[in-house]
Amino acid sequence: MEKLGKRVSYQKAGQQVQIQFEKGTAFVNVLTDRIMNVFLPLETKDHRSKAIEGDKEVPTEFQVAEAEGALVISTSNVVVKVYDDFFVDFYDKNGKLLCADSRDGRVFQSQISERFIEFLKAEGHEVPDATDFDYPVQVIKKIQGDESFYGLGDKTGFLNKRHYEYENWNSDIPQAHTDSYKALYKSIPFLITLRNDCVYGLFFDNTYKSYVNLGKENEGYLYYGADAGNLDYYFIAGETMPEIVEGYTYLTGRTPLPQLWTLGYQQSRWGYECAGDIRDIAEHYRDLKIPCDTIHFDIDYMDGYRVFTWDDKAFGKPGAIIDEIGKQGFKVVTIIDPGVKLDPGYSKYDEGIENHYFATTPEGEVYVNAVWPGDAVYPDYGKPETRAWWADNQKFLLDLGVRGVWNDMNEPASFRGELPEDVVFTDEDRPINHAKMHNVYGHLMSKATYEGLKKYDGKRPFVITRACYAGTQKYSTVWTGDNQSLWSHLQMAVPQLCNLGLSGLAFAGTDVGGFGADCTPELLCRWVQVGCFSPLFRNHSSKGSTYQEPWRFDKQTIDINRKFVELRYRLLPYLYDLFRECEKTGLPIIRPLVLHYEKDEEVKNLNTEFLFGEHILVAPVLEQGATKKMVYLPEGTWYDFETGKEYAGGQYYLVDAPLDVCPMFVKAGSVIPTYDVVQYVGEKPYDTLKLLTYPGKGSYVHYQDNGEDFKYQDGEYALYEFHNENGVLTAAMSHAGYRPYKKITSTNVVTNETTEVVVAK
Ligand code: NBV
Repeated sequence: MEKLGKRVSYQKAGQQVQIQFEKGTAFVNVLTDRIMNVFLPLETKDHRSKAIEGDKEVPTEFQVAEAEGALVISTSNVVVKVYDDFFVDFYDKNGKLLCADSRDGRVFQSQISERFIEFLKAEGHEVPDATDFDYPVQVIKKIQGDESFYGLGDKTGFLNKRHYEYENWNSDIPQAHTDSYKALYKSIPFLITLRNDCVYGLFFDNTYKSYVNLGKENEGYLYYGADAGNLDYYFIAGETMPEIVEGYTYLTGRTPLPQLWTLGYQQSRWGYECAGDIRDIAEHYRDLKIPCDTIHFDIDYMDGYRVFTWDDKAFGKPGAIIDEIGKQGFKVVTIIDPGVKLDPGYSKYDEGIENHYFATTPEGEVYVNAVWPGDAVYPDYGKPETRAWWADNQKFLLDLGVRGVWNDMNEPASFRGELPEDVVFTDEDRPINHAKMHNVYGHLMSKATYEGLKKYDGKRPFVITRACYAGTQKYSTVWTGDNQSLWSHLQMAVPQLCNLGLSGLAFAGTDVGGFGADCTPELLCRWVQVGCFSPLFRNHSSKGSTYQEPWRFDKQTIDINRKFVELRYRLLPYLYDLFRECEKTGLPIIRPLVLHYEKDEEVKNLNTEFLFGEHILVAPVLEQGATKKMVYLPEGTWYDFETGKEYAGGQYYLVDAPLDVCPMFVKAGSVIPTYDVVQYVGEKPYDTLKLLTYPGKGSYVHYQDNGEDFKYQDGEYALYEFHNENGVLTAAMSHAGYRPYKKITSTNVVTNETTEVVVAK
């Protein structure tokens, strides 16, 4: 990136500070007293963000002054100092340096002696080259020494990303995901930096392929680089890690409250090939009394993999099987891929050709690659007209009785090599190439799907997507793609879901049991113990792998699966409350311990436990054969969820965890709302709320609404405020917009006494 030279002058225009340098103009935009945007328009004059929608500027008082060779821009919470060459440093309000640009550039350190380079290249290794070392867009920040890094979406590896490097380029990786993969399906260039006495966030908003190196190249700095586009990043200040997540989700949006049934248990397999297969799954769940809300239909329900069609030979009269299992309480989610079969006479292909909805070559021909239906063309979701058409197509699915849509293969995947960089898409009103569109393709497909479902269903849309970009949480749930039935993938699920949550994607899950490879009964039992707390709780597997619905194994596996699926249904009101909190603050459902205990050194690298909301700590067994678990409990007093046994925090414990036990601990003073187990959401009205009350002092707000539509936004909801004084509960209703429970009980988990709770009006 060319240096801008000496600072020459500046102007204030509203909350924008325009800074002229010898070789160009750069900008610092004050969005709030805690969020600053740093902008260098290398490609376009404006931001054209796909992640941030609407005007995020809040009227904020700030000062601009010259001091000690810098232009100093300060709000009540953050101070930005801009120097020559557009070096930018951030301080807190007390003058503590939080984050500074490195002045020394990157240092090329070849690890390979000259004479081996040709051999390594010949064998297909990537060999870094000193000549094209710097990226066209690049920012280098000093590492002060005490940093831990979190976020970055679905990247493999551990919770703390320090000393690792990653790329942002949405990638469909069918091989077993390992720590050496630099990118998977999602691109979320958001990083939380935690230091010993401060924390801040950096969000790099650029959709081109980008690179994040967190002290791997050099212990002294981190860098962010991109192949093209603007330098456009946000500095997010805050006192605590939750405030950084709040700030980031204020910018990019929050997961909207979902329908309650979407939080139930879900069953899927790429392998249900006819209506009979689906019927069989439904019957098994009801016969075995394992609660289940949803069955997913993978690609085989379509006619020749043509999107928005139905294979009536294998699946019968369109929608009939959906209706049939609907009577048993099952909701259906269908998969949809972006690739439209090249097939003149097929209405979706014809409509797209006629209206220019598909991406083209630079010469203007419709671009063709191949996916499941064979030769296929790619909808250009960057065009508002294409999105509107795609949204309208959701009606076909809704009319069949479908309740949710699962968007797959939207990196976009392609069987005949990656789409060339110069394939032409649209950015609203102007052409852009695939290099710029790639990382937002899944995001825009999800947005179109969300809008279609909202328009034609009126319920809270349930969209699941594999590929996404920062901000996709506004439109879609995500899953972590094609994991495998490997213990290492169960282990990876914990940091992956934690980092997705910190990156805004609170509604996330892994394929329980693993997608590829062959599941074992033990692995499934341990995976369901993580799945039970995953916002998206779906058992899914691939054709060709061992069947992994619970009854494919022994009775013990069935019983353990039932136990944890039932626990999920018991905890539904707690989970729903977490979603309500998430919609308001952006705080995730699954949280690494470091989010709430950021001063505790023991949790900065804790990959094997997580919090389910602030009150429940889960320490799942993640190793084959293990029946004990080493658990770290942070400060405070904790109670074993199953036995009620009290533990003092700030220590490690070796606890028993036979196959049917997932160690779980509840924080002192907690009030945990539960429901009676049902076989599916809607089986019976939720008339009774049962509170579990733990010793200690605490307050809890419980939220209740119809769990389906948008009426809550007009006040149709109830809010209960519970106050716990050492097991004695008082309750008040602070918003009475929904029919009250017929009964609320409180069970003191230590004395086991249950009393009825009277709610003060
Ligand atoms: O549609 C089939 C699968 C699907 O089951 C899986 O969840 C996706 O991640 N899909 C990928 C395409 C092919 C996988 C080999």
